[in-house]
Amino acid sequence: MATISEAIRIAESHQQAGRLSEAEQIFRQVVGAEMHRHEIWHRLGLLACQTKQYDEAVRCIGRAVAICPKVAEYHNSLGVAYYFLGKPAEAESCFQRVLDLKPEFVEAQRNLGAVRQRVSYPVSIPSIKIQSGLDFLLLHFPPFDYPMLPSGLAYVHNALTRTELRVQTIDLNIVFFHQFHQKRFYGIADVTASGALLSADIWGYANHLEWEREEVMGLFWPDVDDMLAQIVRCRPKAVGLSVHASNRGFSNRFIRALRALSPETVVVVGGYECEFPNVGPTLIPDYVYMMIFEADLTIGPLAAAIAGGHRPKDLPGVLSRFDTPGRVFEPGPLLQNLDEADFPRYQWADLELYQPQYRTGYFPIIASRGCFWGRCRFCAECFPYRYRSAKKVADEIEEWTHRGARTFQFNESDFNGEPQMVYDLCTEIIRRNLQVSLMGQLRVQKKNTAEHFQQLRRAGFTYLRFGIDAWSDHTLRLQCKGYTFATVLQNLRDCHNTGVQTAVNMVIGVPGETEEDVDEMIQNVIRCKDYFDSMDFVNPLKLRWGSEYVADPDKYKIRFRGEKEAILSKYPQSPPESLWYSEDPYIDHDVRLKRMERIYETLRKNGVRFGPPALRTIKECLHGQVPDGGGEYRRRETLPNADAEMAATPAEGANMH
Ligand code: B12
Ligand code: SF4
Repeated sequence: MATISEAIRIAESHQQAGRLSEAEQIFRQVVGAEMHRHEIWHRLGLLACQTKQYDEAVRCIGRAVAICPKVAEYHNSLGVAYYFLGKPAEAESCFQRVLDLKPEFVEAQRNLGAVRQRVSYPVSIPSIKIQSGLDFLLLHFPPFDYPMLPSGLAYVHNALTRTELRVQTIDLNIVFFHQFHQKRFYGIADVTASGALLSADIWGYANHLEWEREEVMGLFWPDVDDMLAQIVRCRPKAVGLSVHASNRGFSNRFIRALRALSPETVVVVGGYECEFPNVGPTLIPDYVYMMIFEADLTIGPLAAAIAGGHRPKDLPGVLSRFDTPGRVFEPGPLLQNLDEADFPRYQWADLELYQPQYRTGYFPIIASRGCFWGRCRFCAECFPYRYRSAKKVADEIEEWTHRGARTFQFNESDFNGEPQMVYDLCTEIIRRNLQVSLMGQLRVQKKNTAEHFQQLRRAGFTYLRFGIDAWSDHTLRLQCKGYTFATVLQNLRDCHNTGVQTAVNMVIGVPGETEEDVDEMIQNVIRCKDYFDSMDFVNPLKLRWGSEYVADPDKYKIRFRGEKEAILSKYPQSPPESLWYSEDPYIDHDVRLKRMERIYETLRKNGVRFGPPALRTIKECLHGQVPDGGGEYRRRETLPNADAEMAATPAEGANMH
């Protein structure tokens, strides 16, 4: 038998000649006899790299490093193996270790640069640290549309920071979003407690139901537990949560956990789920204070009172555990002059955290609140209309352009509620030469002249959606839209002629809608098809609290399958489709779905293009499992065309209602 040094020499010559398995065999015999030979482990690792067995490379080089941790070269080799194994974080720390040991190691410098440039996660994720001595801790749990800038939360943050109080705001949605995506980025898939692999993007607009599963929330719960322990230690005077339809499950679970650990903590809730005083408490039962609708003027005084040790009751715009039993709720004061509220700047976090949204997606702007018309019978968004001055909105847009934003979406129900303000805003944008791309949703109206649309185009509007909803004179009257089909045609033509991408929507099956109406709507959409680019939303009618249909169902011959009051109080937000229908003519959810299918198939055959949100609704309603409002699920037969079109449609961009 050759000596060890002879054996190594023979192995080296095999290796140089490309006889890798012979070389490996000899090296393995050597380490079998002398396990401490770190240089042989290293060589075996390099051999494994050559044969692309990176797992084995990491194992062998790891042995070398363990035996002799001071050799910079070993760390560099280990970094390379990790890099090719698809573990850039580990690779990066290996290269960093090399440079700690040997700063002049040029290869490692290059490797570190490469691994950082090419593969490192683009933002640094803050850890969750609760400050001590807080008067108000404001939280926002996931999920919220993509890494969206939460404007409502920002207005509450602004209102609180205008006071003398010590306030901290944490948008946990964005923190958890990045934590989750960082792992996916490094090739580590999230596995839930039951072993299920989470392959879907759980922040995706279509996947929000995933968050109703405890085990999905469980993925983030270790961080929440840690935060809860900090809250118990730091004892903020109040903890506020911004709650909407998507994060209600997470928020409620957090409130339960917090109150179990610290029953004296004052929990203040607000947000979309707290729009109506009879609905909010059924959705978020464990609150101490619930602020109904907008809180710009009410949150500051309430937070100050709580911080001062008071527990006020019976406040306008606020529900509380301390309220006098039987108290009749009265709405709180609303901000009338929107210019008085500073616009959102999201100061609580490094804006880079939101950059996937605002650099490559769109930046949300709120130029108005509520709706000027406010009379559509199905609509739950008929809040009092107010708007900001053109100058202030232009100031906001200009400021964000300096910080890298280019595409802005007006996130509001009735962007052109005051057309002159919109015209003036466009004039201001043109005068300031702001190079922006703008999107918004418009209400059809006569005041939208051809010149109006040309001005919008000149300012940079690239996408406009019209909430048309009904497509015939009769259904427009049934829905109380306030315009005729002639105006629809004129608005669409004038808008589309400017070159702005024009989108439309449709609501199906309102009380009184006949099969003849459906035929006419189909024909009218086809008449307009050259004046719009896509039908972006198609919705079968839902009954929503806040709408005229729920306020006075008898007037519209809406009947319930059971006792009306009992159904509406059991499902205050929106009764399940299976529990109501309308008469003259008879329309239930099955009728609506049949109409939807007929409309979709006819329009598709006639060359009408559907946008991703519409296709998703159509697919969910006619093909997939559809939540029935009350939690029941039912199946429909498949609809291959929607499937095929969905597959062919690019990822969803901005989505509004
Ligand atoms: C713009 C908008 C959006 C934008 C939000 C953009 C953004 N950056 O914030 C987008 C498109 C993302 C969106 C999404 C959704 N939306 Co939306 N949206 C609206 C719309 C048109 C305007 C909201 C707005 O900006 N109002 C102005 C700001 C200043 O008010 P705000 O955000 O409500 O915040 C105030 C209060 O809520 C309160 N507040 C907020 N947080 C907190 C926290 C505390 C502690 C307190 C005390 C108070 C408080 O004070 C704030 C300042 O006054 C409203 C309709 C309307 N007119 O309100 C619907 C509306 C709010 N949306 C609605 C729906 C259904 C949705 C979606 C569920 C749609 C969907 N099917 O996915 C999602 C939910 C969010 C999600 N997917 O994660 C419903 C109600 C939703 C609900 N109950 O949760 C509304 C009312 C429309 C409707 N009637 O159907 N939406
Ligand atoms: S549907 Fe649109 S136009 Fe009609 S009331 Fe609602 S927000 Fe206003």
